[in-house]
Amino acid sequence: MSNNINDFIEALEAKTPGEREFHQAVQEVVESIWEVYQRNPRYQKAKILERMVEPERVIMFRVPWIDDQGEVQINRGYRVEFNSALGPYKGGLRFHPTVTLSILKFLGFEQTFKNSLTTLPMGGGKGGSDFSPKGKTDNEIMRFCQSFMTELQRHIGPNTDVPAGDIGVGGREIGYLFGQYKRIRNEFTGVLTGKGLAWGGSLIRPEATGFGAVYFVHHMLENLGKDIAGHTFSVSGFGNVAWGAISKINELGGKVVTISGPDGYVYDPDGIKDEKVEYLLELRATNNDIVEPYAQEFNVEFFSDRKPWEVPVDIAIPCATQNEVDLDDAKLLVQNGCFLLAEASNMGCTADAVEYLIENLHYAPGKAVNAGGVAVSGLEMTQNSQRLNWTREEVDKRLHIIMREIHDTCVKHGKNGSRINYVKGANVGGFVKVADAMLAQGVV
Ligand code: 2IT
Repeated sequence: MSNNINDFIEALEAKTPGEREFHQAVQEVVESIWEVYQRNPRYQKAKILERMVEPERVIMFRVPWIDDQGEVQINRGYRVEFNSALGPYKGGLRFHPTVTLSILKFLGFEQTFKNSLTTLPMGGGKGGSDFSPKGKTDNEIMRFCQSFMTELQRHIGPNTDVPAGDIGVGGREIGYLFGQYKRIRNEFTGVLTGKGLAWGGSLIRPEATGFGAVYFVHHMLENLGKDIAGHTFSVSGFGNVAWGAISKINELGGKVVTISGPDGYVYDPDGIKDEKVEYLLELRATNNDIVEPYAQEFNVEFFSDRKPWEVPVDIAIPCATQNEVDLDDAKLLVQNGCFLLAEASNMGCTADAVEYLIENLHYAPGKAVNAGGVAVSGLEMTQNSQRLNWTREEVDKRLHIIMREIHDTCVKHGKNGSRINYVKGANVGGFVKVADAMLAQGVV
């Protein structure tokens, strides 16, 4: 047993060389929970932390498929089954060229604590492929999904491992994946979430991550005696999460002035609202992964190869991908008057940015802020088990309650005088439940 954090991290790095994102995610959690760990000899004796950083199982596989030109293509598929102490492995699939084992291990590790925070019975997992949906035709995407599921189906099931979407995997991909699972296993079952409404999906699931993030921000603001209404927001990304967040911010009287893509960002000083919000869905469906057409469509400014964090706003909500806010971005946001940053993306800020943000504004991490997505996935699993569909109001009400409970958990474990350390609150709150379940279940 290592007796300091550095020894622990060094040992982890030696065992998992080059997995930078994974090390970053582990280090943040370990720093937050170290005090609790030191105070609890039972955790130490059972080597809870050493076990937690080792995924229960990692599956890597070849995904061969044939493109529209008849050429054979080969991608790599993964499923990281990280921790099943609280329930079946649960977490999304990411299809993006940047996907590596390190990325999926960081996401699976984070997912374990996020899922614990939701209060629902879900373990943590993540998967995906280095496949790029960019510029692919619908038929190519279908053939890829079918090949991917032909292998993945052996490892998953409604009581074992329940994948969902993430970057590059939306309703269309979940449909193709579900169809292939059903065909091979001859089973119509809740093995995936994010399904279509007519075949086992839940209302609010597409909006859930964005809605949940805004509910969380609402509670952060409430704690400061403030409200969403009247504030200006910058959002990054233009996918599902950004769309949900922007819709809810508009509904609650806030104004969103930016969205972004890999090509740059759009600044819309009048606010992204009404038909402009629905246009985001159209843009996404083109498979081009660029945001610039929005600027042409609505005659606003586009800033090529730049990030939206240079625009002065009250509140920033990163909704794109990991490490999208670095220390310079963080400083610029604060300098320009931003007083709150809530990550709707997973690990949206670099480690040094997080350190700075905790000191200089009100910051909350992805595993708390974006947990609404997987929470509604959990509610989709409940509805599938009941063979019932709940109303929009029912799902939304439960989502809001869950986000409030996550906020309460962060306050309980992260309160430090008049300030709340949301990183510590989320990590300790998520950790304790998983650790206690692991203790109860013995050395497995
Ligand atoms: O990062 C996430 O929490 C997700 N991509 C959603 C996972 C899920 O199982 O709904």
